[in-house]
Amino acid sequence: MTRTVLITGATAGFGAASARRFAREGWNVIGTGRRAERLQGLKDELGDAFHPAVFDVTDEKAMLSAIADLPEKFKGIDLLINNAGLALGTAAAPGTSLDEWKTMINTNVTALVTLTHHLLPVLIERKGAIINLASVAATYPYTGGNVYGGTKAFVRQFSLGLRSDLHGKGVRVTSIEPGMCETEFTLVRTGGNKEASDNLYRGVNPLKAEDIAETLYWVASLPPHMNINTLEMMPVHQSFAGFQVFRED
Ligand code: NDP
Ligand code: 8X3
Repeated sequence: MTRTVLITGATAGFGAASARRFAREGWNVIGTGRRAERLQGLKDELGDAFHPAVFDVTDEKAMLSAIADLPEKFKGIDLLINNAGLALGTAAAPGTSLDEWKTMINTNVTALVTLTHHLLPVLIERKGAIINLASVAATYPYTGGNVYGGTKAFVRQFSLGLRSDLHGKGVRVTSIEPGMCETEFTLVRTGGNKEASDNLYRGVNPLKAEDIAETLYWVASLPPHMNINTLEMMPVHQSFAGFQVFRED
């Protein structure tokens, strides 16, 4: 039986790669994002298996109308991939913008719980699954991670809480926690600074969007009695560093 996945943030990075991965396996794919032309490009590429749903995830009215407007064959959502998200800024807290902090919270947290809440009835009815994109930043703090890390810690803990709340309902919930992966993420984080983005990945063999798509597809295609609770991954070129110590002399 054909299954249906809704992937937020399908215009770039993990979301676009996942739209392709799931469509290739015969799933119906609803891809969301603000950039209509990118979604149209996926529609041209993937054909009738793909439904573009253009909306800003922070706009609940637009989100609800996109859900209401889903064509019949896309209404039975089996899998929600909460992927849309962003980091803004790399400065330590005193040098940050409060507006950017609020945008990260509105996008990574408020929009994610809003869409999840609206889709819970169909996901429960269909004994479906939810995969949330957290990050290694949920667990490991770093300078400049401040609110971004906080939002991802929320996503991780919310995922675990949902598992508990959905006990006995047959709905699976997973928190995926990648480290450095080359997408448009750093371009967005640095306000479009291509040089900064290129410098971050220079000489590194980072994760690729396709690696994450493969992981998401693997999680989704496990037998229904198996739930991956959390899954953390990094490129081999990234690992951990020690604590910092401030000395007064
Ligand atoms: P990209 O910047 O490449 O893609 C982000 C996607 O999110 C885009 O499709 C964008 O669509 C969408 N998005 C952002 N804001 C909104 C909004 N307000 N409304 C609708 N869509 C929105 O990033 P990645 O693919 O790398 O990141 C995907 C997720 O994975 C994010 O949650 C990120 O935090 C997380 N992550 C990324 C890592 C990395 O190193 N790349 C590592 C760990 C986690 P559009 O702009 O068209 O609206
Ligand atoms: C993105 C990974 O290490 O830049 O979530 O926070 S990191």
